[in-house]
Amino acid sequence: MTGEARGGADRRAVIAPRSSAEMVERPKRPNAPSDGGRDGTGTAVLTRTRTRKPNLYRVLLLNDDYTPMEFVVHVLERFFNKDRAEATLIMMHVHQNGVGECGVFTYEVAETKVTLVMDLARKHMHPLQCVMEKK
Ligand code: TYC
Repeated sequence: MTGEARGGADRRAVIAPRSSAEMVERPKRPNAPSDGGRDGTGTAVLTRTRTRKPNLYRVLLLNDDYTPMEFVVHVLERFFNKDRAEATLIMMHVHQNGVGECGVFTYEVAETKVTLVMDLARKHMHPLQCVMEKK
């Protein structure tokens, strides 16, 4: 039996990288604790160096047959910082398609906007519905 047959060459083949990608070391996180998150005093050290993407939510207006168009335009100007032209386009989109997006926000901002819109609609006794949905 030859040396190669016993596994000499095979052992080397196992150790050798299969592709150039395997030769590239995974980049180390800058500031990653080299001691696994401990500072040697028994205290855990929290180091997050990459920021997390926040969950985002669409705020939507739903069409109905009774809320005045002018009121919807006003809502879009007041709570979603749209100018009159864009507010009118969004309102007409909702009127024609049944639903439309007012903006995309983090959870608490979206929730606040929905509440403000619903409270104003109720105060004026309009059936306008405003909802949020996770992106
Ligand atoms: N459909 C309403 C009307 O004809 C207008 C309207 C538009 C209502 C958008 C709600 O989200 C809405 N008066």
